[in-house]
This record gives sequence, C-alpha cells and structure tokens, in this order.
Amino acid sequence: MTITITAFERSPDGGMGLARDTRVRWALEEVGQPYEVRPVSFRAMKEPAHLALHPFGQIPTYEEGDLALFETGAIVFHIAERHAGLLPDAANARARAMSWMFAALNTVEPPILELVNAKILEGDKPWSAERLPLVQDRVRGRLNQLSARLGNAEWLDGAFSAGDLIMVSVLLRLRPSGTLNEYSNLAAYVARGEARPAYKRAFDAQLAQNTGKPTASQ
Ligand code: GTB
Repeated sequence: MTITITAFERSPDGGMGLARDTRVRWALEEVGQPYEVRPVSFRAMKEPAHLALHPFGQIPTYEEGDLALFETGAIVFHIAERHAGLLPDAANARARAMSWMFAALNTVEPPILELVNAKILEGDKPWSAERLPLVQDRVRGRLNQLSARLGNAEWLDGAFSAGDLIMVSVLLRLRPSGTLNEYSNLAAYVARGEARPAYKRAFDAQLAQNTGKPTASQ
C-alpha cells in the first residue's frame, strides 16, 4: 500500500530539515519504506479536505490505505511498530525506547518550542528582553539533565531507536540558537543522527522538494 505524507509546499526554512515532516521521512527511510509526498500550501492546510486529515490544520499527516494519522509521535510510533529497525524486540527495551519518544516530545520539546516562539513571535515585544533569559534557562535545565544522562553513550538506550530519532529531531530545532553547542555530547549525538544515511536521504528529499533541485543522493 502506498504511504503518502503531507509536507509544506514551501517550508519557511527552505527545506533545511526543521519542519516536522523530516522526522517522518527519516523514520520511513530507516525502515526502508517508500513514500510519496503531497505538498500543501498554508491556505490548503486550513481547508476542509486537509482538516479532515489533521484537525489542527498542520503538517505532516500520514495516509496508508484507509488509515490516516496526524501527530509525528503517533506516526513515527506507527512506522516503528509495523517495520523492523526502530524499536528493539525485547519488551522492556522496547518500552524504554517509547519512554524516550515521549520524553523527547513531552519534556524536551516544549521548552525548545517556547524558546523558538519567544525569539520569532515575541522578539519585538517590549518585555521580550526580560523574558528571554528565563526561557533560555528552562531549555538549559532540560539539556543539562539530558546531557548528564547521555554521558558518553552513542544513543540514549543501547541501539539507535525511534526514541533517538525523535530526540535528535527535537534537538535540531535548537541549532540556529547556538545553545546545542554548549553541550558537546549532545552536539555530537545530534551529529551522529544527521550522519545516518536514512537521515541524509530524508533531508535531501525535503530540500529537493523545496528547491526543485535534485541533490547528491538522488
Ligand atoms: N505536534 C504536532 C506534530 O508533532 O505533528 C505539531 C505539528 C506542527 O507544528 N506542524 C507545523 C505546521 O503545520 C509544521 S512543523 N505549522 C503550520 C500551522 O500550524 O499553521 C513546525 C515548523 C515549521 C517551520 C519550521 N521552519 O521553517 O523552521 C520549523 C518547524
């Protein structure tokens, strides 16, 4: 059955991997599943046809036969459950990988998004300069904890898993701020994720879709 995902017709970052379809593309590449992309404009995202797929009018969505999913956590989990390569076989290790997926989405991503919003959406407000350091401290608080847990390990819990895929995707959002580089082990962890051939294919495909140019791996 063909898998179709939606992505920005024109991503605000020009297709440099920051939009959330990247993590879905990456998961599909890791498990070797081909997929098609239906680009959606900002206007189309809020129209009934797309809202039927995504109640909040966002990308990405995932369609496979009569199944339609939204929310990247649910989509990546679905891919990881159906295909080998993103979740360990042993029940306890599998449950721990899922803990990391939820931790990335519920514990690490919220302060990072708050920082992104504080800079992009609220940067011109008169109170922004006073608030920004507080938001930055909340991000550093989480990164301190994550960095301490990761230590010198390659991945969060044994072999690379969907937990790492989501965590690396979440941390990548911090790169433009420079904060990630304050944590050498986290910066190296993210670089290891980006170096995976499946990530590179996902990145290249998103970039090509946004620029109209084929890239090295295509
Ligand atoms: N919780 C949802 C999920 O994980 O699937 C969040 C989905 C979401 O935020 N989608 C965004 C969206 O559709 C795109 S990814 N926004 C349009 C809207 O809400 O109207 C967020 C994003 C957008 C752009 C960049 N960028 O260009 O740097 C990075 C990330």
